[in-house]
Amino acid sequence: MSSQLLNGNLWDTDPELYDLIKKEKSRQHAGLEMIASENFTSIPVLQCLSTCLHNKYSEGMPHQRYYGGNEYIDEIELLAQKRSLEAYRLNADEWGVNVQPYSGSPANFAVYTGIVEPHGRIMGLDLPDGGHLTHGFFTATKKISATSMFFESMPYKVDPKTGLIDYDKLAETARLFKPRLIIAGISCYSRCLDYKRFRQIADENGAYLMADMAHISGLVAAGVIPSPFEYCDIVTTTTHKTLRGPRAGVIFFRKGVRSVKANGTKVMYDLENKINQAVFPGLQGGPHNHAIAAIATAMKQATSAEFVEYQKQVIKNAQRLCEGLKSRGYAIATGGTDVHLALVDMRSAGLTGAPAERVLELCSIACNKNTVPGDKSALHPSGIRLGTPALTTRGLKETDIDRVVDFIDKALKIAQEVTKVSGPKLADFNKAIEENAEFKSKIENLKEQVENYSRSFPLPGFEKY
Ligand code: DSN
Repeated sequence: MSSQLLNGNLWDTDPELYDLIKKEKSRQHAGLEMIASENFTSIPVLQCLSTCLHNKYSEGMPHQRYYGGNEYIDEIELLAQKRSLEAYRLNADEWGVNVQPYSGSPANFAVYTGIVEPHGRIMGLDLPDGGHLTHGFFTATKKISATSMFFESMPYKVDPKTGLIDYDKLAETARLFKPRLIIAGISCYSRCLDYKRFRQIADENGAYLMADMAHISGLVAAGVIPSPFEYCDIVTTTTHKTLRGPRAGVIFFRKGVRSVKANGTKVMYDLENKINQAVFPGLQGGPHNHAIAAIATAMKQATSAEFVEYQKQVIKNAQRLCEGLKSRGYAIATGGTDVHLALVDMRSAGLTGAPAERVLELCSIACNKNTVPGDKSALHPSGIRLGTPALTTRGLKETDIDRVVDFIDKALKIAQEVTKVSGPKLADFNKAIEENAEFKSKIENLKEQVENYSRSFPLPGFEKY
């Protein structure tokens, strides 16, 4: 390979790929990004991700590596650990942390591998009710997630009438199922979790309690919603959602005294080795050191006053979004939000999730179709999930969200017109748009307005990267 290929700039050495990256950058700049799990990370995080740290292998833990040359990598990982504990105000005598998981799914799988024996029992919120695949998802005909293939999973549900987690039912099922681990975590649930109640249920059954705070970890770091740390044994997170860091995962685990027996004997936590060894050598190879450095700088940012203001604004924007949509007749699951996301029941507009998502995408508003409480199938969801972390990073405030609501409403009204012609099937919906010049023109017109509006807000890294 010539030195030109090794040392040239990407735009000279691979213009074909560079052109695709530029197109994606323009798309991000021109669109309204409302996927609740996405965000725009900071320039320092992007800078860490493109450093020479990427080159280094460092299996093992700091000062106990299987390769040489890790003196600075050790310091970086120890800094990432220290800052992760600081970001959540944790005492290093009571909590340890592993910053090596590649992302949230491997982090969750590592916890189960470490502390739940093969085919041991776990309980998580069912995916159609707002849980995550890795909380043990399976269907009547298929084990979908590996967490339901290698562990025995029993879901808990929301009350279909209120959309709220049915803690009484969870308690009743847990008494029968006797799980080894209960997971308090969500990927689409707009209310704060009752960690105290989860703890009581876990204690009643001798189970570990793990929070998967991936969606809300920025809000927790900022102290603007209740923290899971007071009640949980283990907390996992991704670092790229509300936290706004790199794509990576982190596992926090308790250390020290777990309980005291009636005779005064202390029972100690033994999570540290089990979890560290499950991450490596159990499931992963070399840690991604560029991502670990980026975690370190993201966790530093998470302790700033600016970050707290940002997270407050994320919630204000989500609440304004709910109010705006409700005032235009859309039903919001649970009636509103405490966090960064809203779940809109599209049946209130005579639609389902798929055409709603599609028309918004055609108008450069990104979101995802999602099940709503009571939906029978995750493949045909009735709602859409909308989030405010990414828009808030770009500087949108409540009055800007009013404008966003207006765009969403206009797009959904176009979807209503189209479904009158096409019926509910997505293929027919797409065909009806393709074949109807009036629909196409309305969509093009709205897309142009959305894109002009979106481009008026900055995007971190837009000028530099
Ligand atoms: N895919 C993420 C979400 O959208 O919630 C979670 O992994």
